[in-house]
Amino acid sequence: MRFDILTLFPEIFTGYLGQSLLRRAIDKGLVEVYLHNIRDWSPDKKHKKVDDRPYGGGPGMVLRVDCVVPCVEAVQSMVPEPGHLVMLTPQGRRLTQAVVRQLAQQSRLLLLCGRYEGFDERVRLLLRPDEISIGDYVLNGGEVAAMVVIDAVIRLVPGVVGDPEGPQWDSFSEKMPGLEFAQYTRPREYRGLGVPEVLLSGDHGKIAQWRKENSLQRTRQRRADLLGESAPPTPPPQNPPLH
Ligand code: 6GU
Repeated sequence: MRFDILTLFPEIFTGYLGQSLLRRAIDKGLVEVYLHNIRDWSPDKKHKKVDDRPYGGGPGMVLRVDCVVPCVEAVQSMVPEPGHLVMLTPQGRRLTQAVVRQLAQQSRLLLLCGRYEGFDERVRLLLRPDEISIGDYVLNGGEVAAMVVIDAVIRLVPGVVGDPEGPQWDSFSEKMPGLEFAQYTRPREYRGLGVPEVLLSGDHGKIAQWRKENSLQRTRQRRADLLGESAPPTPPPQNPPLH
């Protein structure tokens, strides 16, 4: 799968690209990531300006259509397949695991990151991007959101996650519509806290049953909305009871 990231701040991505699961996926040849600086397509050859003040007045700056559109078109035509264009914007449809699964079907994704007060509206009208938001809060730009999209999508690319059964069992997946069950590893006791006896029993039937119940109970308590039940108000953060 190929990702093309269109941004004014390509350096933001270098730490993430050089690390972790993504690094290994790139090394294995399963994923390719290319960075493109929107500034390189500025029609203003002298100062490389990419933004301007909004018509009608108001605060902030708007990304220029005559910079963004040529950039997207140039990147699209770098290979025969233009790819699926995603615009990262708080006005987009919310990213969910279902959306992640859709995006993972594509063989090429272009991720267009905005900054400042946003894009000139004509970018949307001309390019008809798939507009995606990662949640109801405001980021300074789409770069972090683009990393979120890549991180979620590559887990579904065959071979990227070690165990091919793995992602199917993630929360929000087909086999795990709710939240995941509690996990434990060694030591068997820590500061007086033990491990549920059943997990040490070796009885795989009982373990599966316990996990199913634990998963359901946690989902009810924390995210009843995922079960189609009315969601309780989000409680204020506190150190939760231990079990
Ligand atoms: Cl994709 N961009 C920005 N700037 N803010 C956001 C977002 C995206 N998703 C949620 N908030």
